[in-house]
Amino acid sequence: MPNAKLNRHTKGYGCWLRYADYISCDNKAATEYEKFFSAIVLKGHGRVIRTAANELVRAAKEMFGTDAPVLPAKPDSTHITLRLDGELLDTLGPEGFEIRVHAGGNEIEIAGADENGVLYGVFELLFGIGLGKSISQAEVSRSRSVEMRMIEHWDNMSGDIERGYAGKSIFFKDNNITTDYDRIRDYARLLASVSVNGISINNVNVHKQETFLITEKYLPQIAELAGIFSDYGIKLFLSINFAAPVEIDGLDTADPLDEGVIRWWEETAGKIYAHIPDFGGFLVKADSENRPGPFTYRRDHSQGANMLARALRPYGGLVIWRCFVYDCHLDWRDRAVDRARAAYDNFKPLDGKFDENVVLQIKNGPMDFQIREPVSPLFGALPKTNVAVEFQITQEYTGQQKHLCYLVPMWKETLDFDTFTKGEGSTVSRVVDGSLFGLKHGGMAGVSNVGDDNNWCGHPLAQANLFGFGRLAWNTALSSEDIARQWVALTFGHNAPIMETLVPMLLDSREIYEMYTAPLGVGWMVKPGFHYGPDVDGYEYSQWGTYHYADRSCIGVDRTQATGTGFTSQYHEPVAGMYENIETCPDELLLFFHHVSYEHVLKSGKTVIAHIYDTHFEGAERAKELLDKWKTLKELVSDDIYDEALRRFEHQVESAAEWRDVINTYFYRKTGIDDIHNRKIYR
Ligand code: GCV
Repeated sequence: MPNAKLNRHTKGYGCWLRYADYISCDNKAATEYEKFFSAIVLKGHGRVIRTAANELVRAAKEMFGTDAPVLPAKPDSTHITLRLDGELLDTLGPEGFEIRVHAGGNEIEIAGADENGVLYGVFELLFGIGLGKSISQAEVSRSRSVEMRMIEHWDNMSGDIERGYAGKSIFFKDNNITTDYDRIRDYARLLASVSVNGISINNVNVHKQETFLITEKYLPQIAELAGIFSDYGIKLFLSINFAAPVEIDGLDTADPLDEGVIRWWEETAGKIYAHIPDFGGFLVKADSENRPGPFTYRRDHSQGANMLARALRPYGGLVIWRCFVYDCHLDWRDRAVDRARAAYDNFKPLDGKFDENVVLQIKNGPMDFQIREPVSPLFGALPKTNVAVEFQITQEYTGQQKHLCYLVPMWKETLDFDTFTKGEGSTVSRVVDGSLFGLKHGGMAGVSNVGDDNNWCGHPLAQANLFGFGRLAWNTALSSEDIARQWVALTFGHNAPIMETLVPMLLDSREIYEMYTAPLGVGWMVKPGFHYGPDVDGYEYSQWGTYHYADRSCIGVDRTQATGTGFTSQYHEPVAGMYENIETCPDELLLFFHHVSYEHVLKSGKTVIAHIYDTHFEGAERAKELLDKWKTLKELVSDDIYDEALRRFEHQVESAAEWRDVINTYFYRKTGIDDIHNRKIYR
């Protein structure tokens, strides 16, 4: 059921992998590589290394018009060799690779510690060409930062995507599984190019039909998809329904300690692996937002997760268990309740109780993917448990791919955050790569921003987030700017005006979005349900636990130990003290941690109310500047990309003005405080 509108030849569809465009007139270095692309020597067997060879064949054709043969032995002519080199496992670890230039420059050799390593080496070489690196800079030696680099889809079998902003699912339509394998292959290639090695294809909210994805009814088709991903070194995972034994086979319980339930999951695992020998495992949302889970049976989450883990263990599968567990039926009248505390309160006591093949997946912040949140205190609080960080690539609360919001700087902030658990330098990246506590598994997961739109991500510039997620997961030390520069060069070619315009646009975009939306870390002032557009009190008196407590004189949530919910105590010192003390709490998170007067003076020297007015006026202006800057690129980028982004920037300007006016008017009416600059605030 291919998408009728689909046009694979557009620039937007090709993303950052349009090799023909790597060879633009300004990329002089590219010609140095041409002679090597006359033959590919393949030393090693396997589906992924074969994919790697095919990728070079494709690149040779697209860049130089050459038909490069794949040979088992070295020819006399110049060539590229792909080689499995098990010894690299010791030096570079799994998936590591080296690129070497040999023999008087007659051979480029890509040696991988394993097949994935070879494939990533191929993409690294090609990216190097696209980035204009000369052959003298081609030699590199690379290791992964984190083991698990997962993309997670919230796709339903109906074809709808929960929080999807780029069309419908590429996996499902009308309660069927896709047979458009070409598109899936193109997607797998895109993901592998940025070193993604795991994918879960269905929503963590597993509804009725999707519960059956782990049965014979669907497994043969799921296996087709898994096979495509396997060619690219990507393991397929499925989200499962904790109550599946009841819903599929009518068992009278899903209690994780019940013998019948245990057996049911063991048999199910056996069936899955019979179809998909390299199946990755289960992703689980349990006891969260009305999903079933072990709490129903008075069991804890380690008992639930371990039961599944033991069923998968004989086959090497993992259970990725989400920590997004909170009570979504809170009473706004009770000022002592605090949703931010939930993940830590639920999981900290279970540290050390999870099996070795369980990974706890923790959202970056304690709430839910707001534009500004502190880092979740659960990182660093689980020294005996495998942990992965969950980011949201899809822009649920960050402009829904209608607004430009380059998210890599936010992710970087999380990864670089120092938990101080084992003294200075106990960063989140060291928690999720397993090195801080010497743990076996760990990783980075991103909720996908991809749908069946022709350009995959809706907003053409949202591709930078997908690209950035993969690049950062592979190497958490990369800077946001480096990643932005790479993406721009690979997507738009070697063009200085594009680089000089787009990179600052990307880097500023998060701050701009933050300016015109919810201020100082308070979050949530969005329309309930959709999570788009301003609605200051939308969630204020609801059960979801997402409050700002604005009255006529004060705003913000008191999460201190001294007088508030005590959330600050979930951090280690000195972080706990920094947030607890209003003097040291950073401005951008002030309202997340403190309930303050509108006249409170920030470190910037402005009062809270002046900050609100200023940032909203300035943010809306800067949204206009984004549009103006984009317009300067009209002659430089392809029409499909230009027109689609233009429409979105025009909308962003309108939406930012709406945010500005709603927020400013709301706070003017609440406080009666005039804008000292006398700008237009509607009364
Ligand atoms: C998949 C938020 C989103 C939900 C999402 C949930 C989750 O609440 O609004 O759509 O559900 O997070 O991460 O499980």
